[in-house]
Amino acid sequence: MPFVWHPRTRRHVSGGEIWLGVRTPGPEVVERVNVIREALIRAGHPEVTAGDPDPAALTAVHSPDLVEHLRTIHDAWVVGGYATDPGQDRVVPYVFPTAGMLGGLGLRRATAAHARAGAYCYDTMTLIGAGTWDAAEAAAGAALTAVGLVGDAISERPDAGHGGAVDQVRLAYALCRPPGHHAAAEAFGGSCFLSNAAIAAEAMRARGAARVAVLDIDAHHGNGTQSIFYDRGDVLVGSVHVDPGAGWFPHFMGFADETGRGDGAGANRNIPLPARSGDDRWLGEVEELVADARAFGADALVVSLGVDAAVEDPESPLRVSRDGYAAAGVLLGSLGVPTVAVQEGGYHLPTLGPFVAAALAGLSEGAARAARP
Ligand code: SP5
Ligand code: ZN
Repeated sequence: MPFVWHPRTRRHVSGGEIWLGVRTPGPEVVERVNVIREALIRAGHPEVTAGDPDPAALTAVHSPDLVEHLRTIHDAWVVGGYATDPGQDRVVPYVFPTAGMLGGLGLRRATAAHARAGAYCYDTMTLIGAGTWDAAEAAAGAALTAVGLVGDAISERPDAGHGGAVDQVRLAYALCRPPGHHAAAEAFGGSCFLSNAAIAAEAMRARGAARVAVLDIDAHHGNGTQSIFYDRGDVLVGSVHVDPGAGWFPHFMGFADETGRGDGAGANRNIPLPARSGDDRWLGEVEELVADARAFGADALVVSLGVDAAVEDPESPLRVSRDGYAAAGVLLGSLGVPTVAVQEGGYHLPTLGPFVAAALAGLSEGAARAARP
């Protein structure tokens, strides 16, 4: 299975997180991409350099205003002089124009760059530095290049015969950094800027997949991806994650009663888990998600592959083992449809690479089993 990445992904240096008003180091570090890449090279995955994303593929799921904001706000911040007064070189929001503040009025464009920061960013932990846009764009490019690699398999009609099908790439992995699943159509946060998974899913639709499933096994609820597709019946979004109702990020979304709306009614599935859940419980729920995708008739799959459910991960209380991630891969691969896995979270540097490699090995094995007559 090829893995796609771009060295520009290293240009995002988060500068930490403002956590309860205190600047903390933040776990979403450049080294993450290095350890994953090393593990995948060691496991023999061929490396592919991502292409630049078509801007239209970004605005297919995100608002042009958000994309423009992400592209330009750091420059505006520097021009505004905030790096010297008060001495903050990262874009940090301070006023949040919430629905409650606006009371039904439309969102105006704030004149001050320091005010615009809060119009799109919903937390204080997702800072923008000089290289953040380059990296976020490169991450989306990696997801799109991965879709391109499985593209022929997507557009292949099931009734068109399978001559040569065995030689097609049906699985690809995108080493996306920064991650994406907390980014919504017009809002970002949770260390995410653009939803790489949503961008990939929409690109699969554009390439001819009729029904796409996005299954998210990151430890946190993929609120951004959920909200992007919440009203749509052509993309199923399923997520298993630590229960936001038990006090975990993203706190306000990810509950089981969020099942989709309008055309999307029934096409959203959330499975919140108690803290300390381990392999047995977690894998049982991954199996549920896979069953949902099968019942949905998904003909292509995006896996939001966060490995922060790992037992040693500092950011989540779930307790999934490396074998658990491999088994999840087998379950997901057993759907037997063209699949792009995109990297989401995962912060325990000593085990991050092996966990991703295990998940990908499982995906290949599951897909191979599904392909056997
Ligand atoms: C992509 C992804 O996994 N994003 C995770 C964002 C969740 N961050 C929540 C952070 C909550 C505060 N963490 C403080 C940790 C102190 N040890
Ligand atoms: Zn996460």
